[in-house]
Amino acid sequence: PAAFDWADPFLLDTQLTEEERMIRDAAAAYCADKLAPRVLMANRHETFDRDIMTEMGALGLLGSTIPEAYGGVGANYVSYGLAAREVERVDSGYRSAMSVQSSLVMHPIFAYGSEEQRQRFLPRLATGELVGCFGLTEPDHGSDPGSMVTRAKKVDGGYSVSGAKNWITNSPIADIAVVWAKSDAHDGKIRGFILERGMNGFETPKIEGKFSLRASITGMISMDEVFVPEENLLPNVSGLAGPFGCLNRARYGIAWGAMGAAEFCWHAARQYTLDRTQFGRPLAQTQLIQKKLADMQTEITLGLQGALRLGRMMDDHTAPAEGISLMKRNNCGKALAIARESRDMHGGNGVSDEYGVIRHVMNLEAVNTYEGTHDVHALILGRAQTGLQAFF
Ligand code: TGC
Ligand code: FAD
Repeated sequence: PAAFDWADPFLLDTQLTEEERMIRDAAAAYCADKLAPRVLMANRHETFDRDIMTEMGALGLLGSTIPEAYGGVGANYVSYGLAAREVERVDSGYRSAMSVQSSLVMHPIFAYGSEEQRQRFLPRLATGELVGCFGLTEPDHGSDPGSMVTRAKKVDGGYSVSGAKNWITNSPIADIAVVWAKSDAHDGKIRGFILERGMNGFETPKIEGKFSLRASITGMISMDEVFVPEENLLPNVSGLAGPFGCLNRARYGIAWGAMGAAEFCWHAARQYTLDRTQFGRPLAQTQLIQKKLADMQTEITLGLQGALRLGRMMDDHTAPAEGISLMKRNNCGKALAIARESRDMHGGNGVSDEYGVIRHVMNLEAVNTYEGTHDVHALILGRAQTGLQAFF
């Protein structure tokens, strides 16, 4: 029989191309050298190092799927997912910073923007010289963004945008914000606007006291009659399909990323229980612990295999939104359960941030909630198989 690789039972590695492996390995090396050493203090003190954006930019990790002509590296979606897995193996907050810039800021400018907008913003977003954020969620409208109240009123030469967005990754440090608002000049349809730092009435206060994704900065966006010139309206999309086209890509990346966090927790649990002796033998030599390790290994192996299949479908343009919901939901839910189990297997040490696992537990709580909650994705899948709408 063939040899068994406990850490890669289905030989994921052999299913990748040479180029995909190179991108993954470059991301892994960066994460080990530059991100891992920072994360303990960043999480403890709730700080995000702005330099991470320029470092990721230098490596081609920002907007990697965007063509080279606009500063990207023209990578495929499998490579994007592999990089997300490596970054989130260290911390979901760092993967958040990368996802938002790539899928939620660069993608809409590339896919829905004018040529002038692409040239003006994409190359500088790709290097990390500019940081962007994405404003969809509002204080009173999260899972149901279609009910948003942020409005754009037509005025001479552009629009006057008013409203508030809440829980916005990177907003306090963002140079630009892609904001979704209902526009009276477009029959009340949702349109995308690029707001720039320095515009009057545009504020981005930081949200303090987060107990999840503490190494990522999160804030609000408050807009009080912000004048946005006509040239900052995204011309080529209208309706919820605009923000959802971005979310599809970010959710896909999260399906890979969450497995990276889960792998960290699994490997940590395996090593800890091999090293720790109770009742005269390693914890890893007990039936309960081995069952837990086997469950983790199984879920991660299946989750990665599913993410890879979805990535191949993204790359050949056959991935349906419901398939993305399926993998985002499954991999976040499984990763959270694995992180909690690993925390338990570390005993009292498991609550110390020195071991990293409690940080992943806290992070994955938010990852399971943002980009569509676990239950909202169940409703999307329920609707797709019954034809019955159960949201309201
Ligand atoms: P529904 O009737 O389903 O659809 C309205 C219109 O939108 C289109 N659409 C999609 N298009 C592309 N991809 C998708 N995934 C799409 N889903 C819907 C749909 O075709 C339709 O188009 P049209 O032209 O016919 O009008 O709309 P609904 O209001 O019933 O939606 C319900 C629901 C639950 C599916 C949806 O609203 C939802 O997914 N809610 C979750 C909200 C969410 O994910 N928010 C994320 C905010 S961003 C964020 O969390 C960033 S965290 C990032 C980080 O730090 O990493
Ligand atoms: P709610 O929609 O109020 O949901 C509360 C609970 O009710 C959940 O359990 C949900 O599953 C459940 N629920 C909702 N509707 C139904 C239903 N019909 N049937 C049954 N149960 C239901 N948003 C952005 O736009 N940009 C960002 O960059 C961004 N970054 C974020 C970063 C962090 C750290 C966090 C925590 C959130 C971020 N978000 C961002 C917001 C995120 O997308 C929302 O929190 C998420 O979509 C859920 O919305 P909500 O918080 O309003 O919860």
